[in-house]
Amino acid sequence: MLLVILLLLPTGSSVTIGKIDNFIIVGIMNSSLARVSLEQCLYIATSTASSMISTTSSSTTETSSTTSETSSPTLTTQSLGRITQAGDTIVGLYNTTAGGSTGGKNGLYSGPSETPIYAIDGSTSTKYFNYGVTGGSNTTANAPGIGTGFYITPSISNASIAVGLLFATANDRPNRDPLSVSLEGTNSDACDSGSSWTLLYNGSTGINVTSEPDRMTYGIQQNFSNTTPYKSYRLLITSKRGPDDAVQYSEAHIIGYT
Ligand SMILES: [Ca+2]
Repeated sequence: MLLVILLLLPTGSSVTIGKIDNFIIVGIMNSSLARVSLEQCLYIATSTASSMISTTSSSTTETSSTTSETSSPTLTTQSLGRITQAGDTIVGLYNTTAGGSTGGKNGLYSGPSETPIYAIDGSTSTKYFNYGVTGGSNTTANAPGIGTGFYITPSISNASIAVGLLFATANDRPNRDPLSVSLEGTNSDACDSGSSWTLLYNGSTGINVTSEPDRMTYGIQQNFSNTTPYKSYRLLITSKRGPDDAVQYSEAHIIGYT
C-alpha cells in the first residue's frame, strides 16, 4: 500500500519529501510551524504503519487459528467385515435351541475333517457337517441336523458388534443346506447356560430357498440391526432344505463392526 500525506502551508515555505517504508511524507522545513507539521506527519505515518502492521499480524493470527481448528477434527471409525476367522475358539453344538442351554457339544460330526473349524476357514472346499441327535441313518426326515451349530469367541475383538450373517453351501446334497438360523450374543464365559445368551437374529441364512443354488457358493448376506457389542456368539440351524441325514455348509461367517 502506498500512502501520501500532503500538508498545505503558507506561500514561501520550502518543500521536503521524505519516505518511510511505503509511506511518502511531504512536509515544510523553514518554519517552526512547518517542523511541527512534519513531526506530526511522521508521527501519523509511523502510527498508521504500526497500526496496519498490527492489523495484518492480527489477521494472520486469526487465519492460522482457524486453519488449526479445521485441520484437527476428532474422527471415530469402525471397521465392518467378518468378525469370525480361522483360528477362533469354536465349539460344535447339537440338540440346542436359542434361549436354551447346551444340549450336546463336540460331537456327531461325520469325521475329523468336517468339524466346526471348517465353517470359518475361508474355503468353500471344506465344510462343517453335523448329524444332530436325530441324524445318522435317518435320511427321510427333516429333523436331522436341526439344532446343530456352534458357539464362537472371535479373536479379532472381545467387543464386536454383529450386524450380519453370510453362509456358503457345501459340496453336495442340497437337502442338507441350512435355510434358517438363529444368532445370539453373550459377554459371559458361561456359554453352556441358556440364560447368558441374547437373541440377535432369527431368520434366513441367505441360501436360496426356492431353487437349489450352486454347490460351494456363497448365499446373500443377511443384515440385521444391533448396536450392542458381544464377546461370544452362538449360531444354531433351525431348518434345512429337505429330508436328509444332516446339516452341512462350507462357510458360516458373522459380519460386524470391530
Ligand atoms: Ca470352509
